Amino acid sequence: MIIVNNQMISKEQAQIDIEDRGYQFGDGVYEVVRIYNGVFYELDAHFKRLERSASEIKIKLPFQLKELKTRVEKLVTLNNVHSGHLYLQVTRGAAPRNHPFPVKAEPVLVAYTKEYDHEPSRLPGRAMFTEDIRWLRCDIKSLNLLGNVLAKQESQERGFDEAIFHRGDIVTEGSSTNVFMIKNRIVYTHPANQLILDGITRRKILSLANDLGLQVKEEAFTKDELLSSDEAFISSTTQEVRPIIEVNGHTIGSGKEGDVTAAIHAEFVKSLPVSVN
Ligand code: DCS
Repeated sequence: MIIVNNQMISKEQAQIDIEDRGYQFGDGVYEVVRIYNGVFYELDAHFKRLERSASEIKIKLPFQLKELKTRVEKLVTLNNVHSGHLYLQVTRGAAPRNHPFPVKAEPVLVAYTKEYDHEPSRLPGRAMFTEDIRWLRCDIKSLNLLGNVLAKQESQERGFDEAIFHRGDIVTEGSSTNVFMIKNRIVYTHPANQLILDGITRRKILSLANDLGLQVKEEAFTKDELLSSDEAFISSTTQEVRPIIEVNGHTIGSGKEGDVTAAIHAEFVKSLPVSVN
C-alpha cells in the first residue's frame, strides 16, 4: 500500500496529474526515513525538517504532522516493513504549466515504504571530488536533485562510491551524504548553513561524538585538509556512518576505518531502535 493525499491505496491505483508541479518543475520537498525492526528512526526530526523545507519554498503542508505520523506508522504495519525506509514527498500540486505559484493548486502528498533485501553496505568506500555546481539553498531538501544525480552518476561510472562536493577549496557535502573528517581526534564537518543539507544522521553523530567526549567542530575544511586528515567518513539515513578511505586516489590516514569512526559507528548502532518482535 502507498499513501496519496488522504488515501491509502495500492501503487497501481495511484494517479498523479501530468501537470503536477513536482513532475514539471521539481517543485516540492521530500524526506527519507529509516525503518529498523519495524520502527522509524528519528521520525520527528525528519518531520520537522520537512516542515521547514516546505515553509522555505512556501508550500503549506496539507496535514498536521501528528496525523501524518499515525498514517505512516499504519503504512509500515500494513506493509509489514522490517528493515527499510519510508519515502515521502510533498509537491505544490497540479495546475496548468506556468512558472508562478498557481492560485488554486492543492499540495500533493505521496508516501511509500521500501523493504531492504540486504542492509546497505558500510564497507570502507572510495570517493572523488567534484565541483559543487548546485544552487545556494542546499539546506532545503527539495526534489531538484540534478546536481546531485549528475555527481553520483559520474562517481559511479568512474568506480567510486560517492562524489564529494567542493566550492572552490572548501568541501561542502557528498552527493547524498554529509562529510566528516577527523584530525588529532577532533571531528570536523561543514557548518549547517545554506551550502549543505543539515542531515539528521549528521546531527545525531555530532551529539554522539559529544557524548563520547570527542571535540566537535562545525567548521569548513579544505580539500587538502580532507586529504591529509587522519580519518574520514560520510553519513546519511541510508548509509549510516560509512568510512571513506580514499579520495581522488589519495589514501586517507591508515587506509582503513579509523578508531574514532569505529567508536562513533558503535555509538550510532546503540542508538537504533531495538527489536519490537
Ligand atoms: N546531504 C544530501 C545532499 C543528502 O541528499 C542527504 C540525504 C544527506 C546529506 C544526509 O541527510 P540525512 O542524514 O538526513 O539522510 N539523502 C537522502 C536521499 O536522498 N536518499 O537517502 C537519504
